[in-house]
Amino acid sequence: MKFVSVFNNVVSASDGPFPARYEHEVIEPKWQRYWAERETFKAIRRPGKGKKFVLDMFPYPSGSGLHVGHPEGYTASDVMARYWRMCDLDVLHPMGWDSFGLPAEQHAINTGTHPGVTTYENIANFRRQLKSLGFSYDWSRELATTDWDYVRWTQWIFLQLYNKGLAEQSEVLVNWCPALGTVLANEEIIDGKSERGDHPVERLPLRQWVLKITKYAEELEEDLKGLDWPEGTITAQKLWIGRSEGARVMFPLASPGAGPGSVEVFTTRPDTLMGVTYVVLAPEHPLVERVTSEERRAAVRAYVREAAGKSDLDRTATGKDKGKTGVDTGAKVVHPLSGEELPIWVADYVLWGYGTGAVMAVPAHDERDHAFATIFGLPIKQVVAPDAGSDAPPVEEEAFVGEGQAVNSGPLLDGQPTSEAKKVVVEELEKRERGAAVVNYRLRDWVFSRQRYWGEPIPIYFPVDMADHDKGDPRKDDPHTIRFDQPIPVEEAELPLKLPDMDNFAPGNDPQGCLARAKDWRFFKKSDGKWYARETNTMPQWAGSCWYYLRFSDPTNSKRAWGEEADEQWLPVDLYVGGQEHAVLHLLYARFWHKFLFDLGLTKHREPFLKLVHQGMILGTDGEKMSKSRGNVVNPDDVVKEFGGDALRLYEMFMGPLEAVKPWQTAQVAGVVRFRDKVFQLVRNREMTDSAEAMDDETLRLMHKTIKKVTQDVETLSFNTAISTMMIFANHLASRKTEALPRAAVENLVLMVSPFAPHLGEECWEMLGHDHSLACHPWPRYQEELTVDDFVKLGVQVNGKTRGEVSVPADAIEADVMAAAMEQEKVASFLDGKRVVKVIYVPGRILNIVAK
Ligand code: ANZ
Repeated sequence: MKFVSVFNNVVSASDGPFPARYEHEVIEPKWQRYWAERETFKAIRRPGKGKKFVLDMFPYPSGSGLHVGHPEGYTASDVMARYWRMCDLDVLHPMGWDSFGLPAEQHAINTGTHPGVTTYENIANFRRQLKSLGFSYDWSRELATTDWDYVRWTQWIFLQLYNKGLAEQSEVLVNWCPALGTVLANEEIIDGKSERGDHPVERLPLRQWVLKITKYAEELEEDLKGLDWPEGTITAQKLWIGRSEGARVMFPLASPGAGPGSVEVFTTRPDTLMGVTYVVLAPEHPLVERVTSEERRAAVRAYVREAAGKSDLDRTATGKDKGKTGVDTGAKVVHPLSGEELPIWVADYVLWGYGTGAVMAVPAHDERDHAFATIFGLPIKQVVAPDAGSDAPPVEEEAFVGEGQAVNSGPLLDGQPTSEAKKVVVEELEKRERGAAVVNYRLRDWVFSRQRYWGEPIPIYFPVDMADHDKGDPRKDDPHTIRFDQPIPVEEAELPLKLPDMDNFAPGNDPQGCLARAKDWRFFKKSDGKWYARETNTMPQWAGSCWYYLRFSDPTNSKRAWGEEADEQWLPVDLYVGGQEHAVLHLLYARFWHKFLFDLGLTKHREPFLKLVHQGMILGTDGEKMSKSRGNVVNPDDVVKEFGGDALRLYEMFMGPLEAVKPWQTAQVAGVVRFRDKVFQLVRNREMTDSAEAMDDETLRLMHKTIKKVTQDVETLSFNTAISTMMIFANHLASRKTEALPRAAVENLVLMVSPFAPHLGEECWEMLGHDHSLACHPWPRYQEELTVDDFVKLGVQVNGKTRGEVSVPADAIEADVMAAAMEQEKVASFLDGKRVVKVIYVPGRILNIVAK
């Protein structure tokens, strides 16, 4: 294939069969076919080469298709993938679908279409849209979390967690949403309503599968240190994990009826121990029932019942109007150091899921305790004095929560600063076996079951107790009991455990979930002639995204989830790009699974995602969040149709810094279209020459400066400034009046543009006479000396004081700079009558003349 005319060393593409203008509808599909046919982006490891694993947070394939926020992150990662290929690195850049989840199921309920059908239709649409944008994915690695071949391994990982005791059943007070028919995680609830659909949520005890993420709390916190992640996301994870150092303190029961035992509390302020005036149990605390005195029983029970309906958020809300509630149990504990008897209260500002579910109340130094003590007339005893000069109000009026010196706390403590007092108290408690230093985490175990259809079935079953297994049939509702206390893991060979086909996916009002209705699926007989019942809970949507990046390294392995070699070749992920909304949950859950898989020896890397970048949200033209109801949604399909995929890519990278929130401005799309067309026309209509004379000094320097700036900007993901730098260079070339353009300058521009606008890049490259894709062509190099301005301004000092400024060639030698300096009258006047004893010349920066 040679379309270029050759005349001397001047060639032009204008005679070839190339369109006269950048016809995106012709050019873009042409290159998309080219890449697909040649598998240009197939990830292959070559010996001795470095690698980059560039990952996008894979999308949920919703019915409404891509929105313009998707291509923003995807283009950013694609620019990096393409750039790194041109730097001779092996690149893994995959794409797949996070395809289980509520919306497909909700759609199925509304339309009667099986969620599997809609899911794969949506995937086809997403794939078409992504391909129209020319992303350099290795499509041979595409996967969907709903593929049975993938589910098989998600279930396999669950079984490993189960085998190691990290997946277990537990009666959990869950957030049950009757309208959605499912249990929701705390983080899926906003102001007591479901985040999705805004339905009311109740608290119910329910048998649930729980993953023991708390076993990894320490590592999850500790290993954040080594990650190149946005500061805000690290902080969000830290807050979520919520490490706090403190002590456990035992308060032995004093009440005669309560029997032996003690109330154990967690406190971050052991130094305030002598200021405790009562203790509080969470309403769910098992001791409540046992310690409550007969006279108080009715009141306490009523209170506990009422508290059960409240969300944690309501219970912990602070503020003057949020009065604290509680009841006295009539029981007492003994103070571990003073021996004093203190009342035990029940109050819902103490949460069952945190610490030990009980607190030692110090009203003088804790705001919640202060509010409570004030309402119920409990004593307030000051044990910390603020440092001198403080204007803190008296503790009767307001809790003093700061640090200071211990007071009213006995000879051991009085006068000690807070940090010291903490240590002394803990030592004393340890000596008396009444407590110990502990680290507590806010992180809770992960409730890992959903009572929905469209999720991975949990691969567990249970024996069924029946009078007669031959005659009885649990599918016909013959009397039977499912032994949930005897879970049995599904044999590995039987994975994947598939979902049954059902006509009705509606959750119904059975908290066991809709799979409980699929009786032929749920109950089965084994060769022992006995009936068994499958688990009817499914996994939450987060499951599939916990390990998809691992599968991408080895997507067709039928023997293992992924192989050792693949792990070594590709992991960890070098760059992970995705929305900030996943700052906590997805990233924490995936890190948890990863650490577990690391402990099993299945990956050699402690952390999955080394560098993380969040793209900023794209707002509508009105500066508001895009939403159907506002009518400000920009559909990428429309943009591609009108302007082309490269225009969309260029525009989204040009809008502003990648991480910034920024509004869509259609007028600006025209700006990048002009740039694209200018580059195209340069190559299409101008002649190219290799002759050295054609490369004038200005062009040469601007070219090297452009390469340097674009390279640095790409390396730091500063794409908007990379594009504007290329625009300047393109304008410069276009404005040159000479006959032919220096080929090297134009080729370098095309190479640099190509990661941003790959169709344009390939088309220009072909027009320039190359018969190979530029995808792996070496990235342009610059010569540092050509990137510095030929003239630089230098300050001239005489004896350390600035006396003038000279403009000299950047590489000027000392004698020339001295001569230029002496030409300055002011400098000369300061040297008048003196002898120059020393000259200090720092090229490009300063000339200092020492004279006597
Ligand atoms: C006594 C005390 C005195 C406290 C004082 C604070 C200040 P962080 O830092 O968030 O870990 N607490 C412990 N368990 C609780 C629960 N289940 N529900 C509600 N509050 C609970 O908070 C730890 C502090 O929160 C603990 O330290 C305890 O109050 C309270 F001047 O103990 B503190």
